[in-house]
Amino acid sequence: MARNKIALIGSGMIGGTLAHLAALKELGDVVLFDIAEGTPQGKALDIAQSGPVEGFNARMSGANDYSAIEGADICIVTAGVARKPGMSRDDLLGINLKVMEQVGAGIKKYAPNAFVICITNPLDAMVWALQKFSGLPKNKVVGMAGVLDSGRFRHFLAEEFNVSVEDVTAFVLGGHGDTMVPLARYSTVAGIPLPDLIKMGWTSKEKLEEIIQRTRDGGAEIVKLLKTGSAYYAPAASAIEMAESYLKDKKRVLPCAAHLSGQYGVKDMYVGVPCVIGEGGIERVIEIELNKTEQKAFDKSVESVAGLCEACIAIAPNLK
Ligand code: A3D
Repeated sequence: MARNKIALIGSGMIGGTLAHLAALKELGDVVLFDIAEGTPQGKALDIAQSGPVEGFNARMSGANDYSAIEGADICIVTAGVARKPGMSRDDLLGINLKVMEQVGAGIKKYAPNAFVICITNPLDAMVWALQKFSGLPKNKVVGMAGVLDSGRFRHFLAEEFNVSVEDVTAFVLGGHGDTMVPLARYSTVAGIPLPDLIKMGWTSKEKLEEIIQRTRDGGAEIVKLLKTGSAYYAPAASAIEMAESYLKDKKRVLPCAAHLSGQYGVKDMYVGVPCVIGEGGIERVIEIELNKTEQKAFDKSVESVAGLCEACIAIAPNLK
């Protein structure tokens, strides 16, 4: 049986980490692509040389020409620019929209059957534009944000409760980062919802609010510390979890920026919702009932994503 082909479009900090993780997990052969000459080739060679030490079998290659991604089963897109201190994700919109146009054309030509995971920011708008530029089916183009946001939330909760991260589940909806909507009543420690844990005296409402805010600002906290770029280990791990669910038809239930065509009352936009990922791509969008407060927060998040999509249309009217 032929190995899967994994194309990584963008070979910067996240791209390199994705390649390393995909190799360690033997998810398939990896092609790194970038416009920067030498970067994808250098990273591919470096990771390949760790193969004999780590004991993995994965062919690694680097390229500056889209033809190298031909026939890819999966494409993970990180091409573009990342935040520096003082920048918001939205400041990246103009530059990264142009990048999505090129990436979309490359995927359309060489990997039209791939499952595409977009990571480039501002995420919810970039994945929306990438789907349109590429023309791929909507269930085959998805954005990574919720797995990362819930990973951050789970990490902070596990620290607060002094329990294993493995036993903490978190449920987040909405756009990436600042407008993320964490649903406390669906977030648990071994099945016990957070509101019950407050009643049990494990934490307070105020402390939980603090943790939620820190999760929303999770990306900015790292940008401030790193000074030269944004987070890459956890974003890469999150996208690999999604990729693995597709490649192995695991049917994981993961929060993803998925195309909505009426679910949650949203039409033709990508917003973070729980999804089933399997061999058919996004096989199902799970629609849950929201209470008034949750609906209000969700609507606000959708509004901010809609604003970003409008800003994209102002730059590229063909997206309409
Ligand atoms: P970085 O290390 O700068 O890598 C980006 C790479 O893209 C560089 O190697 C560039 O040479 C390359 N590139 C630029 N233009 C093009 C192009 N037209 N075609 C192909 N490649 C190109 O950034 P990074 O890896 O740290 O981050 C990548 C993206 O992910 C940024 O937009 C970040 O804001 C975003 N990001 C998203 C999340 C989410 O949770 C959604 C988290 C962290 C970062």
